[in-house]
Formats: sequence, C-alpha cells, structure tokens
Amino acid sequence: MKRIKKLLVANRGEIALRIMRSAREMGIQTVAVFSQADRNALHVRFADEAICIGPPASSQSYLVMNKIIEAALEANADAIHPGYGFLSENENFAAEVKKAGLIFIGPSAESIELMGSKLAAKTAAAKFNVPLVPGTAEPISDIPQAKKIASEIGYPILIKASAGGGGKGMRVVNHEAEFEEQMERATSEAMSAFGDGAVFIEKYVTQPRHIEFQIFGDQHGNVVHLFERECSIQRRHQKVIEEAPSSILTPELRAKMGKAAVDVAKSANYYNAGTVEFIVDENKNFYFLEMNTRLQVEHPVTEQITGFDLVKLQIKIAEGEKLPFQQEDLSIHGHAIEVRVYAEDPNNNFLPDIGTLKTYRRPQGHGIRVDDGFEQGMAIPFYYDPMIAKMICHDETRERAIEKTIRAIDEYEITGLETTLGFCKFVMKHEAFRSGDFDTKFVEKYFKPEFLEEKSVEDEEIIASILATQVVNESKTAPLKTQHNITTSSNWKKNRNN
Ligand code: MV4
Repeated sequence: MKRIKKLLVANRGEIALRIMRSAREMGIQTVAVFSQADRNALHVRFADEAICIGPPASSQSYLVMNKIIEAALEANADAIHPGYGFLSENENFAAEVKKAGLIFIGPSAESIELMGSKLAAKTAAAKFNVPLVPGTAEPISDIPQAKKIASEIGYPILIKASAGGGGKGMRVVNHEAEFEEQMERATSEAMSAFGDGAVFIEKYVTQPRHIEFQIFGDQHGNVVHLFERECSIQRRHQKVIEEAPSSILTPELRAKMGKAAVDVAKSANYYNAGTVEFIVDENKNFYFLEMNTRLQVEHPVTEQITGFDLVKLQIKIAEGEKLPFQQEDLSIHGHAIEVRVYAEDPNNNFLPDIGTLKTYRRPQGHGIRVDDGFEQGMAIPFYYDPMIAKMICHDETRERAIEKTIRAIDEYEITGLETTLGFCKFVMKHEAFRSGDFDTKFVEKYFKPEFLEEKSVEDEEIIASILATQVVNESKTAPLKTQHNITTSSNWKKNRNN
C-alpha cells in the first residue's frame, strides 16, 4: 500500500475541480496542469501548484503525455488522475505513467486496451455468459459470408467499428442491397478515424434504452456494482440528462444486470471505477455493448443515491486498499437527476454558442448540487467541450426530483449565451419523460425548437415596459419586488417555455 501525498490532475474544467476537492479533503496536495487558454481558470486557482503545459489546442497541451508526466515528476507528485476525455482511456498513457514510477488513478493499461476493442470486450464478456446483441464475434473479412450472417440475424443490422465506441463509426443497414456500400464506408471511416478498419455486425435494436452500471473493483479481486444510471435522453450520441435509478428496472432485473456488469468487469480483471453499458429493448431484454474505463461525466447521480464519493474511492483503490463494502451493504437512497448545461443553442441544432457568462447565478437549496468550472464574467473557451455545468437534483422520489429540477432550472440565471437549460425544462415537463415511457429516440420523436421559441421582439417590449415602470417607481422609491423583475428578465424568457 502506498499513500498518495501529491496528486496531479491531467484535466481541466469542472472535473479537475471535482477531483481536487476530494483530494484536498483527504489531505492530498494538488497539482493542476493548464494550457495557455486556461491561465485564469478555476482549476488553476484551486490547486496548490499549477504548471503550464502548452498552447490552447488540446493536441498541444492536455493530450501530450510526456508534458504531463514531466510536470508530475517536476512537481514531485506521486499519482495522476486523468478525469474523463483527453487521455483518460489511452492505454499507452496509463502504461507510461506507471513506467515513470507514478500511480495511475484508474484501471490497468491491459484492461483499458481490452475494453478499447469492442470485439475483444464482447469475446471476454461471452466467457461469463453475459448477454450480447446477436451478431458476429470476429471482424468481417468475407463479404458473402457476412451477408449470409446478416440475413440470418435479420435486417436492419448495424455495422460497428471495433475501435469505435460512443456511437462513432456506426452504420445502419436496412436491406441487403445496401450492405456492401455501407460496409465499405464503415471500414474506410474506421480506418481513417482509428487506424483500424476492423468492423463487425450486430442486430439493430431500433428503440433501445441506454442503461449503464457503475462498477468498482479493487486490486484484490473484489468487484461490486453501484447500481445503474439511465442515460437515454441524448442527441447525436451526446447525453443531456441522466438519472439514477432507472424507472424501468425491477429489483430482479437490477440484480441480473448488476451481476452481468460485475461479470464483465471480472472478465477484464478490472479494478478502479468503470461503467458497463447496456441497451434494453422494449421487452426488457438487455445486452452488453461496451465498457467505459474511466470516471464518467454523470457519476454524481450515483454519488447522490449511494452516498459515496467516487473520487475518494478511486484514490483509495489506487493506493491498494480493499473495497470498504460488499454488494449486500449497498442500497439506493432516493432519486437523482443530472442535467448538463451546455453553451449550445437548442434553437440552432444544438450548435456551440460561445461567449461570456454575462450573468451567472447558480440555483441553491436542499438537494441541489452544481458541479461547474466557471464564474460570472468568464468566457467559455472554444477550444474545449462547451459544457458549462452539471446540475444534480436529489430527492426522495423521481417525481420530487423532477419538480426540484424544474424549480432549479427556473432559478438558474445565465445570460450572455444560449444554453440547454430551456431544453432540459422541456424534457422535465414532457409526459413521456414523466411517465418513464421513453427511449434513445426521445429528442428525435418529441423535440422541436419551436417549443422553445422566444419572440425576442416581444420580450424586448416587455423589458422596455418594465424599465419604464422602474423609472416611474424609482422617483417614488421603488418597491423591491418591481426591481426584482428587472434583474430576472432572463427568467421571463424561460418561463415562456412552460
Ligand atoms: C446499438 C444500438 C442499437 N443496436 N447497437 C450508440 C453508442 C454506442 N455505445 C452504441 N450505440 C448503439 N448501439 C445495437 N446493436 C443503438 C445505439 C445507440 C445508442 C446507444 C446508447 C445511447 C444512445 C444511443 C443513440 C443511438 C444509438
């Protein structure tokens, strides 16, 4: 067992802060790395030390392994936490960190590599009888044979890149006539995107729910799951709303899927935090898709319903400690919903809307957690992911968590750029979401930007008339209530999305 005294966080934004906060509570010194665009970022200010690792582009800073490892050695750190994105699922990075005599806070390089290959992951999982989507177990080499398999499975089928994941390099084939064309496209896309052209076939589950299990393993062979997260509300393979637990799992199905998730982890000799991704069809059949070998963006909903700090657990496991609990000790407490606040315009196909946070006020109150990396007046840099914040609401039941989320969205004040908050409120109010009867096609099926449409001219007229009232009121000492309406003019727009 080796105690970590100083930790370098190889990331930026909210997750860098999230990790450093837990480290500090454990008495661990923190080292930030930053690009030239992040000189004034909050993670830099929060850390005990900070080291500049290069120009703004992540390819010249947050993705450069040797700069980060050199920074860790220079600062005398004994461990590196990669966060999510950037180098977090790069097996070479995990291996290089270890070679440099440092602790990598995550799984082994071997586990990362195994799960990086979707085909190898499926082969490993199959040895533990984990349910897989019907399909091929090997890369396709022979087209006539692949066509034969496809017609046996039945169209529509999906062609997936073995080196892909997260929806990258997937092609739907509806009829045999399209097979060769789509196959060639998938192969050449996979080749140019991943340097590996291996593709395989799966039956296409047309309207699945995406349910993932949080698992944790220690370096002594113990593995448990910390229940599931429902992540079906997404657009373009980007999640926007996540919740725990899922409203469709019975205790029996949860136990079955949980065991399958633990078996997937065991098949990879996995330790530290990981996520096992399943799709569930309309008959509640579940299938293992892939495993993510990092701490995920949406981990806070699991923290809220289990009460554990997942980053502290990660650090203790990396130090060599045993898991502090067994499966039977764990239970679900209440319901948690996370909404991701992106600097994106839902009126404009969710395209990034970069700019400055002219006003930025977080919601407050019982059961509300905001993980963010910005303050009022800061600009959202366009070099990186446009996520401003994650807001997590926790309450006793799903219904109450939904009501709390709506209240908190109304209280959240962001001006200076467009965000996904109004979209998230639309989802919270939608009957399909509220009843729990939805799948990964929710956005396509139900969302139209018109539902958010704000007649800005009309808004301006309203504001102008309030301003006029204020001038009159001020001359006779305005009551506070009138002034309040003016400062929350951004909420006037939001409230029209009801
Ligand atoms: C699928 C699928 C349907 N059938 N595989 C997308 C992300 C990647 N992890 C796998 N994905 C899917 N694989 C079969 N055989 C549908 C998806 C999928 C999806 C999965 C999870 C969450 C959102 C999704 C959105 C579209 C498609």
